[in-house]
Amino acid sequence: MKLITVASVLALISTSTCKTIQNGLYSDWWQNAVLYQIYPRSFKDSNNDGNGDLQGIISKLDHLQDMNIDGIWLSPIYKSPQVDNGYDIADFRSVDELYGTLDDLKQLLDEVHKRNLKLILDYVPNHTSDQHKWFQASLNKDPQYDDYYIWRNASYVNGIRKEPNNWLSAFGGSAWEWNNQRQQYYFHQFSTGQPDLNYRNPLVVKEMKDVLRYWLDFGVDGFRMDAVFTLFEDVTLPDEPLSGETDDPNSYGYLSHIYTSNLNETVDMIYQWRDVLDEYSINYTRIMMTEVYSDVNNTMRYYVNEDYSRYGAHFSFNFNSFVTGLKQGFNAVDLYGNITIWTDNLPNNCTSNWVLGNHDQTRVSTRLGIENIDALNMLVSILPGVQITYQGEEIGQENGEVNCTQGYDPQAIKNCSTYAQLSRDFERTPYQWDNTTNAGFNEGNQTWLPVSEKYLQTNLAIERNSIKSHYNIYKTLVDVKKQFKVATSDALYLADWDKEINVFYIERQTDFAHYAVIFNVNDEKIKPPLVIHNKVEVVVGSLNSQYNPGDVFDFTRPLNPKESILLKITH
Ligand SMILES: *[C@@H]1O[C@H](CO)[C@@H](O)[C@H](O)[C@H]1NC(C)=O
Ligand SMILES: *[C@@H]1O[C@H](CO)[C@@H](O)[C@H](O)[C@H]1NC(C)=O
Ligand SMILES: *[C@@H]1O[C@H](CO)[C@@H](O)[C@H](O)[C@H]1NC(C)=O
Ligand SMILES: *[C@@H]1O[C@H](CO)[C@@H](O)[C@H](O)[C@H]1NC(C)=O
Ligand SMILES: *[C@@H]1O[C@H](CO)[C@@H](O)[C@H](O)[C@H]1NC(C)=O
Ligand SMILES: *[C@@H]1O[C@H](CO)[C@@H](O)[C@H](O)[C@H]1NC(C)=O
Ligand SMILES: *[C@@H]1O[C@H](CO)[C@@H](O)[C@H](O)[C@H]1NC(C)=O
Ligand SMILES: *[C@@H]1O[C@H](CO)[C@@H](O)[C@H](O)[C@H]1NC(C)=O
Ligand SMILES: *[C@@H]1O[C@H](CO)[C@@H](O)[C@H](O)[C@H]1NC(C)=O
Ligand SMILES: *[C@@H]1O[C@H](CO)[C@@H](O)[C@H](O)[C@H]1NC(C)=O
Ligand SMILES: CC(=O)N[C@H]1CO[C@H](CO)[C@@H](O)[C@@H]1O
Ligand SMILES: [Ca+2]
Ligand SMILES: [Ca+2]
Repeated sequence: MKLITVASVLALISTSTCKTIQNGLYSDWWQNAVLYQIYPRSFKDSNNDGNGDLQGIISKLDHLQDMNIDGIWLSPIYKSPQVDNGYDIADFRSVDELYGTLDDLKQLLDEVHKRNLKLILDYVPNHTSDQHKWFQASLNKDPQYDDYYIWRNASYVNGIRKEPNNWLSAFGGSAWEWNNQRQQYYFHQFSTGQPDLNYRNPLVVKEMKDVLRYWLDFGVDGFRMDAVFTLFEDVTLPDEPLSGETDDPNSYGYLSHIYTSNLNETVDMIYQWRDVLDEYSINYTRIMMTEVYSDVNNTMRYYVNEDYSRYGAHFSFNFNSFVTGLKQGFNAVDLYGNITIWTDNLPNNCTSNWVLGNHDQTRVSTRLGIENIDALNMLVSILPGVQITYQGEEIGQENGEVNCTQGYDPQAIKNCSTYAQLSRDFERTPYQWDNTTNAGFNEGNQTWLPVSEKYLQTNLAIERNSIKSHYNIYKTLVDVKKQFKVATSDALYLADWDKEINVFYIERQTDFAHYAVIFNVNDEKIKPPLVIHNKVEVVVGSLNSQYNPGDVFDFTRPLNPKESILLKITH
């Protein structure tokens, strides 16, 4: 058996906000933060109508504070016909009655701030609902709103009406929808009920900045920008080339989206929004996080431009490592590659971030294996930068069971024969609080999506009360992460061992904190492939770990299959 000591220094993570260097590293509130994503409809239902709501969230704030997180991000709560679960907004400035009122939101904001937490709202800029008054006015060719959306005449081939070009919607089929009233097509990147705004119209640009200012004046601490890579499209409407990925001409993946995603104008709009946020960041920083699914280099463009003259997102979500990168059955080399592809390409001095899942992705416990959930939580927690947790990841919640008649996801329910492959409802089932009726989500008879059958085994109440649980491991991790906050230097070491060893080792050292994670990715026992001569103490181990907190780590004892351990190194 080879004995290998820890390999290369991966990165000396100098600083910081990309923009300014303040007193040491991670001096700004968000740079070492744990942010928790709440999917409001599935979090907690206060009035038993089957839908989670704002009062439900307020009733659980003590629990959120108990996790020692820094802030919450709410998926959309705006007025909406709920065609796409609130991502189709009918009024950017009001709260949907499903969730409560503007007063409830104000109360939530005050309660959140009282607890020293931050509140981040979703912002869905690419499109409105077709029921938004702007779209209604545009339909009627009201001169102010005539050009708010992307209207185009039909092209006629042998007298037959045809779409202006071959562009496809992310939800399948043509991205163009014929409208009889205007006798024109409108463009929609998502469902037909979500017409795209026309960002080439300066009135739209101003309107959407005003929406940001409205919520900043309201007091929110930042925004998560939904699907921003779709903001602009090429104005000359060229057909997109085939991608070669699928033979299904109705599938979004059929085309390569070079004229409808990540345009330079789109990135520039993010920089303009950053300017708005900076205007409001006098007393403390209001943050922007952008949702872009793309290759790592495109994703990084949203942070900062090439010559550092324009700044955008405080961070652009890292889906590349653990969401779209790592796959079921991964090994330690895959982990190394998927982490370093991000750190190697992160623009100088920018703050990293680590995401395991969200409301659009198969839950990480299901996607990468429940046996790995503690290890994955350990990794996203020890890695430098922001950690984002989707509700339920802290208890190891797995995908729920939903069928096509019970489902709501618009892209999936339109064809039941592909529902199981396409649906995002599985990761949206209600949060599992305890083992009472409806998992404690409410006390009523109904829930909008069914509660997962797994709630009797997997729920917060049981996990809080057991010494070893995903939840208590998660809590320990958040507490440890806080110790990385004040530092003047920060070094990360990753072992680049070969595939046969298949153990992942990561170590992070700042002035005041020195921790490591060791993770046996093998299905067999294996002796730790390194020896550290300092004192190494177990902070916490995965559920299947042979160690208890406070044990001295024994480098001669084989690790269990899939065992992961957070270690504290003292000198
Ligand atoms: C669209 O069609 C209308 C009515 O047929 C016509 O007046 C208008 O000029 C056309 N617009 C463009 C851009 O071709
Ligand atoms: C987009 O911006 C990049 C970097 O500034 C530049 O190299 C490229 O030519 C631009 N692309 C287009 C189509 O203008
Ligand atoms: C900063 O704080 C001061 C004092 O509380 C307040 O008057 C001002 O409106 C705040 N500025 C911003 C941009 O939030
Ligand atoms: C990203 O860009 C850098 C610099 O242009 C290049 O070296 C690297 O290969 C690119 N990475 C990916 C994954 O495209
Ligand atoms: C990420 O992990 C997957 C397997 O889980 C692997 O196929 C892929 O090559 C890895 N990516 C990188 C950049 O190492
Ligand atoms: C990054 O920070 C260092 C100081 O830590 C500074 O010298 C350098 O200019 C910064 N780089 C950029 C691109 O801002
Ligand atoms: C979905 O499940 C419900 C409740 O069990 C049942 O009534 C319904 O028939 C099922 N639908 C399908 C398509 O299986
Ligand atoms: C539903 O999906 C199946 C399988 O891809 C396909 O054969 C069928 O044509 C689709 N039905 C509709 C109405 O699109
Ligand atoms: C549950 O359903 C029963 C029977 O339909 C009804 O009597 C009861 O009021 C309902 N309870 C709640 C909390 O909605
Ligand atoms: C429900 O959970 C409580 C602890 O929260 C436990 O005492 C009780 O045995 C559980 N009941 C069932 C049926 O699992
Ligand atoms: C990945 C993805 O598409 N996320 C969101 C993007 O925006 C659409 C439409 O607003 C939502 O349906 C998705 O949840
Ligand atoms: Ca409710
Ligand atoms: Ca668009």
